[in-house]
Amino acid sequence: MKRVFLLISLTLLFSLVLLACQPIRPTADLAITGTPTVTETVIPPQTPTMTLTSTMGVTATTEVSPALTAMPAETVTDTQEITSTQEMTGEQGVFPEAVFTTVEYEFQGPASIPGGWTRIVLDNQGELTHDFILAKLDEGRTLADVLILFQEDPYASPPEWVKLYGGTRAGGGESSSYLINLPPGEYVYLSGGEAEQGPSDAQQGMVSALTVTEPENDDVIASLPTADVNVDLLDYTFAISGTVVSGEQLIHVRNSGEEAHQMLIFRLQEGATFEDFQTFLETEEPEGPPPADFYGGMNYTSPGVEVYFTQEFEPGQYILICFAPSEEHGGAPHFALGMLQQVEVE
Ligand SMILES: [Cu+2]
Repeated sequence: MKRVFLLISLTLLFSLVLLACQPIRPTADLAITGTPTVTETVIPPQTPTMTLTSTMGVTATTEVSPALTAMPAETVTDTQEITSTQEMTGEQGVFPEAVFTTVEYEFQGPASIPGGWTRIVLDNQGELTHDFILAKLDEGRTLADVLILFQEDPYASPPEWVKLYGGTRAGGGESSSYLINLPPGEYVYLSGGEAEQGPSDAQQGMVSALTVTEPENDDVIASLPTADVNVDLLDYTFAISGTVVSGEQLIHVRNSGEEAHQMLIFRLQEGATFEDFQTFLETEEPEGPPPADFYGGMNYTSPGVEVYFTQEFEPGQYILICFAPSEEHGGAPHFALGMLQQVEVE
């Protein structure tokens, strides 16, 4: 079961095999359970899609979504019927929304969005759990470079010409979101999936290009939300200010370190202890299921990147963890270097 954690790590590590001609993987959902439940989702009207076929034969479908434009408050009330536990709430101000819809195995989303603070929504209309991992490419790089990279090395770490802009994850039929400030440029987004269960999502086509243009509205920064909890991701610790309480919490995460970090949240199962979780992580081939369930959190961010997301908490014991490997430390995972922390919610 340790591989469960490894695969999360791999997912977030950008570790995709983009060899296009892989067989369809067997139907299998994430071995991780316990993602927050979500109720009804309002889907933006469908618009015509266009299909981009990369040099590698990986097909990316793009769609221009009307939800992209900043909307007056009255209109936004409707779209915010999305009641994901990870969605932005009204009190955080109104931000342009970019909606990325998934089914097995493709993304549908805008080809281009304006930059600036944007609420990214992952609307999973499929049956399996999918990720949304966002990476900005240095100037001159394109999706084709990413595809070539992973053809050469399916498990390559993010190259230096990639900057990671967070990400989210949603189970089948669920949606989740986060708020992030996107500078103009060329991006790719993808879903990793669980390598142990066959080809990754990305291998099967879940990788797409996104162009971010100049921001259209500079005013939104004035209405940035006040977070309930602020977390600085440092090398190698979570510096938390504020107290996580039960109910919906707005969490602000900023990578103030020098390496890429993530802050994934697991919830300890009833009766399990933090030590049980540590033992599980340290055991080569642990027997039985992990003593904690994946709960949410934030995907990889590069240094300087900050995000907001909401997370619904019930009283219980939670764990913050970062699976990023540290090249400075022989590839040791950050959790082994200190990025493993228990958080009690009363
Ligand atoms: Cu880390």
